Amino acid sequence: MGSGTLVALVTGAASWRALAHEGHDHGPAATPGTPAATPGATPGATPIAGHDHAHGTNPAAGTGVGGLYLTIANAGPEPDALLGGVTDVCRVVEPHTMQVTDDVASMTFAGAGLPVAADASLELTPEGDHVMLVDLTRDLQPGTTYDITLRFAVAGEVTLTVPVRWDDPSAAGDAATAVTTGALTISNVWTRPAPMIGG
Ligand SMILES: [Cu+2]
Repeated sequence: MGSGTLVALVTGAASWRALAHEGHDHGPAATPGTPAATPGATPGATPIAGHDHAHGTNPAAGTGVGGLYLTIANAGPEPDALLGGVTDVCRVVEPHTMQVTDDVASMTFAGAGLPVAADASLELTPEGDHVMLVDLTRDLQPGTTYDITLRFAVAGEVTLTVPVRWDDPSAAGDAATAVTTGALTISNVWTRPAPMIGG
């Protein structure tokens, strides 16, 4: 988990977006109308070297991003890993790890996936490791839901319906029923709203 400073920065939605503007590192800003990202790029082919933009939106890139948060409990004897997924709300679904260096949060594409050890749990949160929705195809509006199919190394694929909301469902006492697939139990699934810009 990050430092107190990071939590303070990312807990509120407004400052969450401010963090993106302070923290992103996409090089020279693109001219409006000439997005840096390639629309319609093959999912999985997005360049990720040096990819360390923060949460939120980056108007300069002409794209929007969002975070997917959930808890994965692995009751099996085998380690598993969250590899990625597919959804129609964005073009690319990426597992990300979060690091904090000198109070600056940055994140890294987890090429080998996010590991879930045997008989252990993995919590994905706005302050920590998470799944990133890259290149939104539509706005993520609070009060709505969307479907996403996540892919695990051992458990395979599972489709979840994700509520878009400002706050953590478990903290608010209204987390949806957990979904079980193989040895995995997936709970407390949610996404914080993020506007699509350009794209
Ligand atoms: Cu991320």
